[in-house]
Amino acid sequence: MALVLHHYEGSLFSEKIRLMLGYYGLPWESVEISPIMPRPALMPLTGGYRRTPVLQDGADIFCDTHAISEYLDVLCPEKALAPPTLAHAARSLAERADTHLFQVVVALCFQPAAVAPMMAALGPEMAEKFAADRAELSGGRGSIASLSPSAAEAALQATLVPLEGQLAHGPFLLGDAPTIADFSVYHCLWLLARNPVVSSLLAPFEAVGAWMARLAAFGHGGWVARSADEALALGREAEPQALPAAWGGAASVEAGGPALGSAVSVTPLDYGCIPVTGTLAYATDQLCGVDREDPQAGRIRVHFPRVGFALKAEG
Ligand SMILES: N[C@@H](CCC(=O)N[C@@H](CS)C(=O)NCC(=O)O)C(=O)O
Repeated sequence: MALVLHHYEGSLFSEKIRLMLGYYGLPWESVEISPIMPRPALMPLTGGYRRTPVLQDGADIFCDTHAISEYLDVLCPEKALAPPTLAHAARSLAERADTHLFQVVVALCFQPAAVAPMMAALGPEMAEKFAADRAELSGGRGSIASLSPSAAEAALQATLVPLEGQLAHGPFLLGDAPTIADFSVYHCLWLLARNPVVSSLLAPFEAVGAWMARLAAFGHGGWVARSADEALALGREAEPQALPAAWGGAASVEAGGPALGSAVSVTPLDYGCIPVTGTLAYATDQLCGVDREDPQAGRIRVHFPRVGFALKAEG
């Protein structure tokens, strides 16, 4: 069964996965989704999870780039991006980049002067829809990034200066091979690099630039386009797969937490906090899976990370 990535071009978290697919050399199919809701052919597959990207393998749907990369590591263990010898270091750095550095670059790229060209390109009607969509995403908190541009710039320097020094001594963040940490720092800086108003912030950092070029050289691999409706049909025609052996073993739910097979919800903790409900198929230290029956998508298993999501008993 082909891997299907639901994504859009300007999404930095999607860029992380596109580049990882290039690195792994896995062929994939591309469903280009709208940058704003509604996404009527995708929601039956995700059960309501609305963030981007989402990776589909038949009736298995992986939400959040952490869950996606854990799955890709299973498919390509020889190129694992969270290899056993570096699993904690790589995941911790990646998590910090995806939360802290992400907020820094969003604060810089969405400050009024930097966002103006993008909004002008969208046109007034679409710009208004985009702003309303992102206000809904952040749950009325105004913006995902609450940092002022000057605080964000200081935080960026605090990352780039030591990164420059470190990259003078080795090709990747944790050694001779890339890990999930490289892709997670990269996709944040990618957003900065493609914004003409703030990209100059990267200019003094030559080793960082050379490292970004090394990662970009992995490319996006071989892909073909798919329609959203075709992807939905792929989900309907497939059944959730047996769990990878690497995820087998004891369930990892906290004491008093929901039992396997019981009704649960899984909800992002930071933004886009829409609960996905179903029955708990499995839970490991890193991931959990929720089984759902959807009138359009059929029997689907939706996978989430444990970190950054609340897994709760329902009913
Ligand atoms: N922690 C999530 C973050 C994903 C995220 O924030 N994606 C952005 C796009 S780059 C998003 O969902 N934006 C709103 C949307 O696409 O609806 C992950 O690793 O996948």
